[in-house]
Amino acid sequence: MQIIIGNKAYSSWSMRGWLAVRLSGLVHDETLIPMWSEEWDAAQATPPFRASAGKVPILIDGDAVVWDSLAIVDYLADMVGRDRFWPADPAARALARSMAAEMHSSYPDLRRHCTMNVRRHYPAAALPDAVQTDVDRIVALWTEARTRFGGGGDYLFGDYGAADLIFAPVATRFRTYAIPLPPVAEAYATTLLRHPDVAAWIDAARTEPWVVAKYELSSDA
Ligand SMILES: N[C@@H](CCC(=O)N[C@@H](CS)C(=O)NCC(=O)O)C(=O)O
Repeated sequence: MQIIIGNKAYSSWSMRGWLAVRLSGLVHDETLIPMWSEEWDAAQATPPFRASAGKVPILIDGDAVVWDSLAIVDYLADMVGRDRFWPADPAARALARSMAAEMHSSYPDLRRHCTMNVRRHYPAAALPDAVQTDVDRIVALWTEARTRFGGGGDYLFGDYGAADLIFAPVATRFRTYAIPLPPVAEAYATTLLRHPDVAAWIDAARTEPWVVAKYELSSDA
């Protein structure tokens, strides 16, 4: 099994795919292709990139090519058992899957205004209303999951699972842009960023040599 990813500093969808493979526990190789490099351009002509319309992450498992981070979660959950990824209780599972799907399809303002950059910490700044609306919605969902279903552990539904890994890049954005959070969300973000797989991704990003100007703000703190 091989997971193809983009830069660990910037590629939020790659982070989700990679975290999903780690959660599966399956043996895998990792291929990082620096985004917008000559290598990236050359990769576009290869079969996996043609399958994914040029996007990462891409999971290759024998003849199977899976792209799109939610499909990768689904594929891996089918392989190792869905309980490794999703809570067992039906109501908890319904919320977890809805939250993951909403993350996948929503929050365009947060994503555009606060691009993922796990190497940076910028000073707090007022957020546009639309971005704050996205933040408030995510905080409300995290709080609901933690309050209703999180009692058995420190993650959204107790144990670390698919919903957590889907929101990991959001937790990094909250830190990168010093976005203030209420206590339950703040504690959860701290826990999530300390998860060994999440921390390993961020550590690896710090040693990457590539800098992509369009993902960097000019002022840094
Ligand atoms: N919906 C896809 C999104 C994949 C995606 O947009 N990946 C970005 C990197 S974070 C990418 O490959 N961008 C390159 C491009 O748009 O050409 C998923 O969930 O995996």
